[in-house]
Amino acid sequence: MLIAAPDVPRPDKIGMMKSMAKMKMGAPALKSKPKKDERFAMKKKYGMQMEVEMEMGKMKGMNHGNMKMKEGENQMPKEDHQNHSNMSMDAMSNMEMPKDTSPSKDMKMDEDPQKMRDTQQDHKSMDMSNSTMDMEMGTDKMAGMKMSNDFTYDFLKSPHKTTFPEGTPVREILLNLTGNMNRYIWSLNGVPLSETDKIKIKEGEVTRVTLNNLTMMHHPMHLHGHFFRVLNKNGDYSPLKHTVNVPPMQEVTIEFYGNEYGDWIFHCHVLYHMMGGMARVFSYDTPADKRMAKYPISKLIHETDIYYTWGTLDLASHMSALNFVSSNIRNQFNLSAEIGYNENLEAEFSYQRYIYDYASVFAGVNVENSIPDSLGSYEVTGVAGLRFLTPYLFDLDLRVDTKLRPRIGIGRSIMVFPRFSIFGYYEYQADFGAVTDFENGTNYESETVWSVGAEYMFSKNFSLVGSYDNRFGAGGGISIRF
Ligand SMILES: [Cu+2]
Repeated sequence: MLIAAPDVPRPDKIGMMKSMAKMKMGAPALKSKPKKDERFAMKKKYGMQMEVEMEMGKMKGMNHGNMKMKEGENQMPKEDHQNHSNMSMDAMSNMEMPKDTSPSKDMKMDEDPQKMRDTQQDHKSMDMSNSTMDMEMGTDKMAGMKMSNDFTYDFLKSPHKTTFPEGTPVREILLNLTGNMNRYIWSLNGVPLSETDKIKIKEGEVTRVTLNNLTMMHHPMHLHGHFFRVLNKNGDYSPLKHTVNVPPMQEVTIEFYGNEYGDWIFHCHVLYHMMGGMARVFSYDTPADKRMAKYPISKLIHETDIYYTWGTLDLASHMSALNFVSSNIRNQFNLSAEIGYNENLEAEFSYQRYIYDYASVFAGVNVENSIPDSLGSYEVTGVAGLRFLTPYLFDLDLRVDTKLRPRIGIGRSIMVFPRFSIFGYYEYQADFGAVTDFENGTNYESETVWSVGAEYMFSKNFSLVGSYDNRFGAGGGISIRF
């Protein structure tokens, strides 16, 4: 079959960014309590942000006559009470979202997604025209974010039955596919490989894995040593595969028969995702292959939690700055130094530990010149606090130093055009005189630091930067990334 490439309009990147900013933060790629079982809660909470996604698509019209529940849904056993109510996103994949501008009937969908799922339970077909989908029919078209697939696994049908002997015990496993683009951590159920145990499976048992993608990326999930059935509309004739793609926000169920021994890795075949932690080890309750003795699983697990190091060096007419970061999944070391040629300096080293994706605690040492515009004397303080990545992607730093001075810092960088970004930073430190002895009977002092600037990216490693900093003044120069 040949499908002609469609005329794709230029994507509206600014519009996309605006829409993205409005989205809820996704499922965590890193949980505060990795051992706590939150799979089902996670699936429910982040499973289908219908309203937001729909709005994001800002689709002009939808042909909803073609929606149907994945038939495999009916084969799902009902013993798992929390797992029963999902409206499969496969239904969505059959929605057509034409990108032409012809006006079509608006579709409303502001019903609570959970409620929608519940009402769809055990139904084979759904009629979306009765539900109220509140779709903002905006003017922007986002052809790049088409939610439907022209090809689905329903195209694949095995020439013979692939079912397992009746009565074979079935073990059900739910794996939510989770990720964090910001820190580039990829995981399953919010737990990267390095923070979990092997998944125990048994010989002679069927392992049925529901893969529920909670990210906005495709993940081709690959199992070593086995062929698995990809449950699709062909039922008993569902195809056998060793890799299955799980599209964004969609769900795929696979099952395989335990006819092996030892340990088998199951991972996303985007190898960067695998190295970021999106993998699991299925382990039979039998000894591992002796030939694998030289390649212990611990080594492989370690490889998914190594330290990555990067930095930037700014050389400008008014100041120079060095930023250096070394980080693995949970831990991060930061070194920063800024020197203004007007004899102002600030340097800091901190150790940071991530509680989950967007929050961390840190402690470190800060050095500053104690008299403005003079490098004669320095003030060294210990600092400790919290760092957050907030909605709308602000970096927030809340801290107190050893002179008991609280400080708030907030910064943001926005890419306005593909190579051009602007950035700003604001910091306020209060001193109530708990440790400092003020002169002249004052009992409160504050210090404000702020800067704004713009950056043009020449290449992966070089940028042109211009900025103003209230300590160092205005200037321009280059920024080198390494
Ligand atoms: Cu992946």
